Amino acid sequence: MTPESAKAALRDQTIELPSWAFGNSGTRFKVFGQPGVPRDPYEKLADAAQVHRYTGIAPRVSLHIPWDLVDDFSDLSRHAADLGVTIGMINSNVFQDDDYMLGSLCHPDAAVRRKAVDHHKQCVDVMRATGSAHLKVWLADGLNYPGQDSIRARQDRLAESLAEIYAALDEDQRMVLEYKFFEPAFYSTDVPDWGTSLLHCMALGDRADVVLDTGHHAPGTNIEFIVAQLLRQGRLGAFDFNSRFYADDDLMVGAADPFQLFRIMHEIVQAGALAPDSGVNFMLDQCHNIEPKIPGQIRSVMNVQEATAKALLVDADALAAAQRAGDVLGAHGVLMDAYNTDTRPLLAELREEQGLDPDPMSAYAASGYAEKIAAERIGGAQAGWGA
Ligand code: PSV
Ligand code: MN
Ligand code: MN
Repeated sequence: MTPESAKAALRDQTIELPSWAFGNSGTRFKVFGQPGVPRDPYEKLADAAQVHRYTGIAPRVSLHIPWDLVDDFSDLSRHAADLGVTIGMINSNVFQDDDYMLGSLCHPDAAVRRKAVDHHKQCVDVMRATGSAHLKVWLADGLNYPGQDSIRARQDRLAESLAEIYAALDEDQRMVLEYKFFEPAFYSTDVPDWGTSLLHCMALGDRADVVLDTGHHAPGTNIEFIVAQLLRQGRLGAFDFNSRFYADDDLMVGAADPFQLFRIMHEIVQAGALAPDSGVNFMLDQCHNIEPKIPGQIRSVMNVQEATAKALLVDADALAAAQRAGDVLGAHGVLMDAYNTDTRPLLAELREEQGLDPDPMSAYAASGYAEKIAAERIGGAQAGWGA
């Protein structure tokens, strides 16, 4: 693709931000408080709007319920609109209540499953109040010990619970189901992989898709293969982008393995799935434990944008010709040429054309916003997620 066509595609790209990235977070060893962190969901949205202001491509914010519980969600979404952003996916949370020690939608006790299903129905009400089109489900359900519960019965309970939640959605609402191979369960997880998620989505119907969190795979997993396969099936609903070195590290996307991010975006571009109407939602799911949070989000958005630009610059005709000819090194070379292109000047140019500062990181730093919130906000809230 030419740089001009790449810029046209980049102009349409959007990335969704997680509200929880703006709160204090850490590991199970320590949560370090940072000055100026938001005290409530209103302030989280204000910080997210800063990321959009300097990058121009982050117009939506995912909420996590109950971390982002407010009295009046219509008021919260008006607040978002005033800030120039909208509410994105609504994430349910059935992993922090004592009742969920042995699971939620898969729990052996029907009363706990009822509570978990009802929580999802409340999330659907939040979607109605905020205009959000997607319910995002991740479950901590699983087993620590062989024999602890029936693996198969848990799948049956899961299917039944999900079907009730799916039935509660309006016609114009969708569900996405995220998988994760381990943690907090260490022996067997109830939605451990894309295949399990896909099977449940297919059983539910056309409005259920898979969420791929880049941190939720065993080391060495070929994630771009999963991307290609889900796109073939029309079932890739969303990404949770982040980086991992070891487990579910939730570090900034593109920090650990920018080449992997490029390979993922190459599959996306090849399948035409970058377009805003492709049905794929590109989201971040990250925590900024030791780095400042708003710049951490800006950096992450830029990392996705740079990888996307490189993927768009792949010479698709030359690649196809080399592949047809069985020219292994030629085809690989076409891909590497694009990956090794410095796309930062192209993106700086694009931002200038859009009336943005070519350097979002320094523009934010110069804005004085960080100093302002540090002075104004005392007693910032924890993100909700400590690990
Ligand atoms: C679980 O590890 C997960 O990736 C899910 O998306 C949760 O909702 C999120 O992390 C919380 O940070
Ligand atoms: Mn996630
Ligand atoms: Mn995760």
